[in-house]
Amino acid sequence: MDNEQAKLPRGIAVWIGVLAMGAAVAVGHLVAGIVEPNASPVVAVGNATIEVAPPWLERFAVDTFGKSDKLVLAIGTGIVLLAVAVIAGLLSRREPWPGMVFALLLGGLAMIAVLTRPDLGLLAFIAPLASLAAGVLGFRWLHGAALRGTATPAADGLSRRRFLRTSGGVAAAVGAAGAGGWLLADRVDSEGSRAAVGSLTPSAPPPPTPAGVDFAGRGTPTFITSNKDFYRIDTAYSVPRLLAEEWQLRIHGMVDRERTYTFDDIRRRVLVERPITMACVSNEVGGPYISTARFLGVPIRELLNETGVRPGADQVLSTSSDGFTAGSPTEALLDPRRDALLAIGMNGEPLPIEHGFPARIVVPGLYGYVSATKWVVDIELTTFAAKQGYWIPRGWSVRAPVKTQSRIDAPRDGASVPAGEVTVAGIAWAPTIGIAKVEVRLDGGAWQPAELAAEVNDQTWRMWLARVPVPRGGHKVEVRATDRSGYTQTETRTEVAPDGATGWHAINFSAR
Ligand SMILES: Nc1nc2c(c(=O)[nH]1)N[C@H]1C(S)=C(S)[C@@H](COP(=O)(O)O)O[C@H]1N2
Ligand SMILES: [Mo]
Repeated sequence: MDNEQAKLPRGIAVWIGVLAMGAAVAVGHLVAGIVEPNASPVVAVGNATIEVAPPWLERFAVDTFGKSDKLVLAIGTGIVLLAVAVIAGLLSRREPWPGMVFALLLGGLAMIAVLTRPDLGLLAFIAPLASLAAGVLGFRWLHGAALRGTATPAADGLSRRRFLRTSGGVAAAVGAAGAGGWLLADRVDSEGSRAAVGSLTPSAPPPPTPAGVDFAGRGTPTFITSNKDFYRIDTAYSVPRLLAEEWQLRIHGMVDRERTYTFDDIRRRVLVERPITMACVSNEVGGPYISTARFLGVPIRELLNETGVRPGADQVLSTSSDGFTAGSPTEALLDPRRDALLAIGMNGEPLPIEHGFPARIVVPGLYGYVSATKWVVDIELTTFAAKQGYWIPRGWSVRAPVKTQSRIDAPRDGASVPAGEVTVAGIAWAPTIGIAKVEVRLDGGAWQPAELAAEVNDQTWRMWLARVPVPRGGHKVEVRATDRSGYTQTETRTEVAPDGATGWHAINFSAR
């Protein structure tokens, strides 16, 4: 039979596989740009990949690539898609159906990824559907054209050139569609919405900050971390771009009265401003994932007083627009001695996009993964027995109060300093408890108390400084903090999982 002999050259088979894949990705991206940018199949599949990735892989990615982990994921996704396209093409040298089946499966995957996102409406479904259609139909059409142009006895130089010209046109269209999608995605003008929020001010002057709260000139960080220097951790593949004017927060579950708040509802309320130290459970001893900002917002207990909390609702599960969840103890949010905030401002500005614009939760004394939901859209009163936050099934503790810790910031590990009196300085924190004492010791000698900077409140870090006489040579200096409950940091080093690292921070330096 004629068809039996018709077989695409390898290069052409690969080319149409790649083209069809490109068409599927680009068309989905373009349609998403029009109906709902967050529904882009590539973005949704990227997000879903993070969610289904085994915990060790996710940790490896964060540890190895740090802030570039999402870029690495994007490149990885690209490589996988390219490989699939090449295989699909090569398997379809005679018949188009293997490639079409691949397109169908990938399109289906994208649909599942989009449909399982909590923030996307049914309309969002159109984007992966368009991807699927472009992939399947695109592949069939290209395959037919390629067979006619390159693999039949009738194929001549002219039909070959015609096929290459046609497919070149398809490639250009794919590029244009993809670029159009990127441009349209920018249409969600989150920055514009943030600018339109204008200035946010507390309803009453915040408690004054005492003088001498840091030793910034002598090696500690500044007491308040600037928004640009504030650490950032999230699972978001692409940062959710929300609009304050469309944002809503629903509080429901084990409440007496369900309530939904708009951004205006929140900003018109009594707003308080509080300095709060946030810490990530993944912070290694001596690590950088801790920062302090002046957060502005509404104490969550005031919102919960309005909805009422039914007896037994021991967990508050908050959900972000991109499906991240955190479960906090209800009692921590109701605690009158700590200001768990629904925050809309940070250091005198509306929340930066990457820190949760237009609203997030901040709870002093709890690690971020059990409390600090950014882009928060839903708060459910529930029980720890009924539901689990995002990181819990991935091997992290249900309860995660921030552990008492300290860090040496000066001298830097490996530094060389003049011998004599050396200034050792750093930070210590025990949020909601307060720091009572910080001590340092040189080369395993006697512990020597450090001078503490002024205390702002017990929800924030405390800076310290010690002047240590140091002879010439190589040295090691260690630090340990004691909190107001009387607990002194244990020397025992533990991993960050499941509930935060322990152990004394030590650095090595030399005096000359
Ligand atoms: N939506 C969302 N919120 C989130 C996360 C996330 O992945 N997604 N990560 C949490 C974690 S683990 C931490 S430590 C803090 C970090 O907040 P930051 O990026 O503003 O410092 O946000 C929390 N809130
Ligand atoms: Mo975290």
